[in-house]
Amino acid sequence: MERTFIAIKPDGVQRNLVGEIIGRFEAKGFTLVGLKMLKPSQELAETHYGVHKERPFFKDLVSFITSGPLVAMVWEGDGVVAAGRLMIGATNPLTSNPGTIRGDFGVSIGRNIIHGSDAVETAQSEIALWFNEEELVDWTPVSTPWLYE
Ligand code: IDP
Ligand code: MG
Repeated sequence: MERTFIAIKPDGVQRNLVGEIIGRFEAKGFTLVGLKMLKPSQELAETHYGVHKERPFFKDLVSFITSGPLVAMVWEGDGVVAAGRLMIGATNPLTSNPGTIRGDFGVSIGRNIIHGSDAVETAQSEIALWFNEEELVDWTPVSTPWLYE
């Protein structure tokens, strides 16, 4: 089954959106297989956002993401990487569609609440970066036959 890495950023945690966001992924039919709260190190944040290291916002982004606790998760399901991105919405919350997490709850690109892997290969490397193998749980929800034909 496909897996994706989702992180509720420090603004999402401070704004009490953890339950709302987990609820949306659960209600959709995806399976939570990893979950922890942490304040990421400078090194972890810089590696995670390494692709953006030449961008002007990189320093602020890393300092924001290390500023407070975030909730790191791994969600599993058919097509979860692309569907997760659709549920999250466009990077700038002002142009994210209503009904998406960023579209419903945000107003600023530097405080856009949530991260989600952008491709299956990115998801694999982000999961390996944030989680040890022992922290991920293989399990089958009883709802599976009611979600998949
Ligand atoms: P994504 O999170 O939708 O994949 P990316 O373009 O990969 O968006 O950018 C990573 C993160 O960097 C964004 O979620 C946002 O927090 C931040 N970011 C991107 N572009 C800007 C910008 O122009 N100003 C400030 N922060 C930005
Ligand atoms: Mg991205």
